[in-house]
Amino acid sequence: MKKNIRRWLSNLNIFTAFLVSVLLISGAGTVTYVLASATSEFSQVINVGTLAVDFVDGSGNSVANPSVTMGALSFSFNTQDATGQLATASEKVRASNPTQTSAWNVVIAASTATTTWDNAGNTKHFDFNDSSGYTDGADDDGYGGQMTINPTTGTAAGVDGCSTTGITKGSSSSFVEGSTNSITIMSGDGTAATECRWEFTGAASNVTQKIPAKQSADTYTIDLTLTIS
Ligand SMILES: [Ca+2]
Ligand SMILES: [Ca+2]
Repeated sequence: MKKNIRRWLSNLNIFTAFLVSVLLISGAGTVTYVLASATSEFSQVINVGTLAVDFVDGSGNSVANPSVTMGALSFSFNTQDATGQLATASEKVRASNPTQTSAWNVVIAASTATTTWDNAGNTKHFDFNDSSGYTDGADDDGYGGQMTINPTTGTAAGVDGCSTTGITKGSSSSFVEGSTNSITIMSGDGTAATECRWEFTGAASNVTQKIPAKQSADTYTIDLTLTIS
């Protein structure tokens, strides 16, 4: 009886040794498989973008030559008010924030505070930022005239479902040379979404320009530019 048990144990040891050998070989095989590393890790960096503002059409495409056409007036011996619309349905102001910082501000301004409305020959002018309104005041250009922009009557909407939380329209403001050289159109505060875009569409007559009395008949232009920061 004892002899049978001893033989069984002996056989078991051989079997156990065989099993251990198989496990070691297969284990070694597994390690070899991992070290061969046939798997490649792909990586992709997405950098943050920069703030941008543009005039876009109803499809969101950039407008090549944006313009604001003020309603035509007739020569008058008295002062007059001209009106126009900044940001129509086909020329909306689009603010893009592809950064991870919430706050931004879109303003509109002339290239220099000392510029004026000029005719094509640059021989006739009127002012866009005179604190005296229709008449020339303390600035040095010698011309009267003042422009007011009122964004409050317009609408600010998110693009592609971006929330309007934290998005505000600028308040009505008049250009004053040296002190109000730019006017806020739309802003995002610290609660605004990041990596989002918004569009401002103005309402009729949101631009008013005081025209001096006896302003000579001609076509006058002035360039105002949007910036975001
Ligand atoms: Ca001026
Ligand atoms: Ca002036």
